[in-house]
Amino acid sequence: MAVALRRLSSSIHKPPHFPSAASLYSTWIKQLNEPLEVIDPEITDIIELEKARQWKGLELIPSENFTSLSVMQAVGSVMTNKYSEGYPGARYYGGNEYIDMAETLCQKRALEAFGLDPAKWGVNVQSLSGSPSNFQVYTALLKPHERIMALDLPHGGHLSHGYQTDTKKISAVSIFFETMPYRLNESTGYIDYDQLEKSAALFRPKLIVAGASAYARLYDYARIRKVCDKQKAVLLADIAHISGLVAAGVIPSPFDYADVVTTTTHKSLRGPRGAMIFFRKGVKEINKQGQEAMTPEFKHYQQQVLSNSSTFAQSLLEKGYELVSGGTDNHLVLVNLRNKGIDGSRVEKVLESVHIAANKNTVPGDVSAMVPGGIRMGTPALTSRGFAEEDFKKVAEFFDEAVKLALQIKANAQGTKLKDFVAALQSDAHIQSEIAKLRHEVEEYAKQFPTIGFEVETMKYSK
Ligand code: DSN
Repeated sequence: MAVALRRLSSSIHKPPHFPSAASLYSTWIKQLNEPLEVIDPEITDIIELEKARQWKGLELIPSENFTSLSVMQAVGSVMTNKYSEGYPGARYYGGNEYIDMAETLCQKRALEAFGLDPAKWGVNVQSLSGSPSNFQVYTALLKPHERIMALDLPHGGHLSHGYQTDTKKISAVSIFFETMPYRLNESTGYIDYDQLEKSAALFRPKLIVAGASAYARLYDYARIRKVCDKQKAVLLADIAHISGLVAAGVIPSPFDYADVVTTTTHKSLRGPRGAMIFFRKGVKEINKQGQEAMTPEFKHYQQQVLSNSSTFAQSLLEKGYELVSGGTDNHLVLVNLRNKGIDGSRVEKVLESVHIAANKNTVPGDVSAMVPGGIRMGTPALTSRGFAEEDFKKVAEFFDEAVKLALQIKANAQGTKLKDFVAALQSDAHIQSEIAKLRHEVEEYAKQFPTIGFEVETMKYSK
């Protein structure tokens, strides 16, 4: 629209060829129907660069994935033009008959994907992302300042579960509600359910969250349900990371235990960017039918995600890396780098420079979230591109080479700050050539695998 207005105004300011209203209108309509590459070459070019990044790099951020072309087509349509406050059949604005059809179909498919009986479970599919969906649950079910318990952020939890430090309320959730963490048993790396139960008896929460963003093990929902029953608390399962695995039935489901379940739709579920809130109603039979997420192909994909994750963990252990909890039962690994003499921030910088996307992450015992001791990596995205077990052994080798480079850079750095490390990374000629070499190897490896949602042949930056 801004471009159309600018062109319109520049044509208005060019007398004596002041166009007639009819020709202005036809120019306007033509511009509104022009494709993106004609209207906005700058944005088009950035999208092309991002395509190349996705194709040539190794995507190991466990919350990311490659959604399908069909999903991209569905979310980029005229449906974006409509306001639709309310629910299907009960909207504030008129003209929502097709939005209602789409939303009702989406709700039906969401319930089917998790094998849920619509008489027993309802679902809200309007949330834009995971954090808002959690906040919507808290505000719907709790009064301001009622109490929430959740896994501590430095132990694998998520900001939207109410993180605060001893001195500062970091998440807005901890401003509007009173929050108390439960934690891992630091010697095993597994959730300390006994301590959770003791804390809950003292804190008496109104809601307990079972969910994580950096926990490589499975949740014991039955155990937390018992604590909730004792405290008369709501059990909210946040399965954002693992919902694809749950939908495929390859890891245990929380639906038998939870009162409410939230999930994003774009992580292991591999759908469009968004979130859903499932809420328990009555008790009826389970509907066994399913849609895309219930297909044999989707189940096979999720099994491969788990198998790749297990192989990746094993390869890292064999190379002397320490994993929080000692391994993985799901789609991610959390590497504790302390025994290697390096931290997550420095390794993340080197990984990025060799075109491997992963993220620094706190591990138990960390005091800083800015320079944490760990790296979090997951298998959903690369599994979507067809990576199998042997490929993840290779990814572990690339990771190991990057960590070795990070150690060299750290040794060469002029000071102990992260900025000294970055300066050494960017200025040392030998390091630059080692990085270029590894980046080339990584890209040549990644480029063998198909892209998702676009063709290499049509890419501007495929070389
Ligand atoms: N950003 C997601 C993650 O990386 O875990 C959750 O917020």
